[in-house]
Amino acid sequence: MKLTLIVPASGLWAARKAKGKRNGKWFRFSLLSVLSVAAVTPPDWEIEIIDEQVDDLDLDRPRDLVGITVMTATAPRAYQLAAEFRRRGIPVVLGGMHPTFLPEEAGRHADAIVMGEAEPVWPALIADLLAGRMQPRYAAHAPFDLAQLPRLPRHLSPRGPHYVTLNTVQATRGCPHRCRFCSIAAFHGNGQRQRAVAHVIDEVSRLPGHHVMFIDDNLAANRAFARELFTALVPLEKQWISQTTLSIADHPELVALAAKSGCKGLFVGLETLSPENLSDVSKQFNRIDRFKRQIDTLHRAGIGVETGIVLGLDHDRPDVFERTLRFTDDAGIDAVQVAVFTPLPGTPLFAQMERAKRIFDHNWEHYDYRHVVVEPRGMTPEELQAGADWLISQFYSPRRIAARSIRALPQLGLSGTLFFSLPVNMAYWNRVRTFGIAGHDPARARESAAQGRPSYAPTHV
Ligand code: B12
Ligand code: SF4
Repeated sequence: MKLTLIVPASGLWAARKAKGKRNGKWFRFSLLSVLSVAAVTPPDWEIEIIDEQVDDLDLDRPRDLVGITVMTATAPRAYQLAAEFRRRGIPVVLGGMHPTFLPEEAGRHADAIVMGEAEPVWPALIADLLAGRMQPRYAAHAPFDLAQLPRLPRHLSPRGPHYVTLNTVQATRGCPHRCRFCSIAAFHGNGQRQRAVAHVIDEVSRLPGHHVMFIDDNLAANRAFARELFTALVPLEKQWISQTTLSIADHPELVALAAKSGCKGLFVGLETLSPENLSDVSKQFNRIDRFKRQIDTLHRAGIGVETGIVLGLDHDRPDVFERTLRFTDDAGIDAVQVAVFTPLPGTPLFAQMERAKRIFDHNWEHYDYRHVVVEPRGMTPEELQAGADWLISQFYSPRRIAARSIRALPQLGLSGTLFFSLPVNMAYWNRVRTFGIAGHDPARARESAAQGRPSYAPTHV
């Protein structure tokens, strides 16, 4: 029996491949969603993994089942692929965040959907398929016991050069917080589950090379677990990057231990510089007055900092772009992921925006943090788009990248600069250049318009 598992690509992730080039490898790093499904597939099945960003897909190859992992942004592409396979008589199963949150919509495009984690239900689905009685919907009744996670069949993803690293590991699932825009909180429900540290270490120690990426959403949420994990990582002498919240910096001994265990960079969600916005999204544990100090603490330990910033929340006005740029400069942030406010189905914020009838674009492909899909409160949609583009192009201007790299070298050392800060910056710069991202500062444009000057004059800060 033959199973094909697909990671579909859309938007910027697909655009370069269409031109015969590939998106920067720094934007590609995990096949764990589909590898986890492969891990619980009966061993006599032949499995092929297709990452649409990298691989060509032969629709006509004989296969008995197709499984597609679906995020909201890739849902339209996933549905297109599903239609092609079903037209060829091949059953299709959709799983992941989007089918979990919108099962009725996803169910219309598939023979079956899996809601939630694959591990508890996939073996039963396969048994039902073989017996000719596959059900339209499978959903686990309880979170999977992570102690039972099988070893991942990593040999199915031998595509090293196209990924920042294939050494991706998940030590925890979920997050104890409840930020109102977050899919993780909505998907995993209450709290965070941690794997046994010994299992994680066993997995990490089998990985080739020095680099590891923990794709966890909040690796240091449970400080006792983080302490145990970091301590056990020290003898492996790996270099690793991950995501957590800035609260880690309030525990200098944990930061020191992270650095000692090889941590070279952390992605943290600052989200906004407005306390009102933070309160709107229930992320008040982020303390804006402490941001700079917390970032300094990480830098002093030699840990690089990439931050997530959301633009277009209700208390943002046209001056938010320039203020944010100044803050990122002053705080010495190594990289920024700029996100246009996007309410994702399944989250409390999506329900709120739907109720308020503020969502004007339901094309899920646009739910990639690059498109304005909601009527903003403090500016026009065009200003939000232009300002977000402008911030990205300014932050990743060659001048700023050069200045940041010079600063990063003594701060993060050669390994931190080469493994984290420089490649991320170059990847974003490449994206800005390839897609001609430019925009303009809406506050300046308004000023110019008020003075009767052309409003789209390019502005540099
Ligand atoms: C690695 C990653 C990527 C990779 C590839 C994703 C992949 N699926 O392999 C890349 C870098 C390409 C990527 C891109 C994007 N990503 Co991304 N990504 C992640 C990340 C950090 C880890 C994914 C992972 O490996 N998880 C570990 C596995 C084990 O968990 P899982 O994916 O949930 O899979 C389990 C179940 O969902 C289910 N399942 C999943 N797929 C399938 C398929 C089948 C057939 C079955 C049966 C079951 C099943 O079973 C699995 C095992 O239990 C997640 C965050 C997260 N924690 O998941 C975000 C996340 C999935 N990404 C997200 C987003 C928004 C994006 C982008 C739109 C924007 C961005 N981040 O810049 C782009 C879109 C790309 C595009 N347009 O093509 C959101 C999705 C939100 C949503 N509701 O859709 C997430 C949740 C991040 C977040 N915190 O909001 N991403
Ligand atoms: S802290 Fe991060 S992962 Fe946790 S709920 Fe908030 S945004 Fe989601």
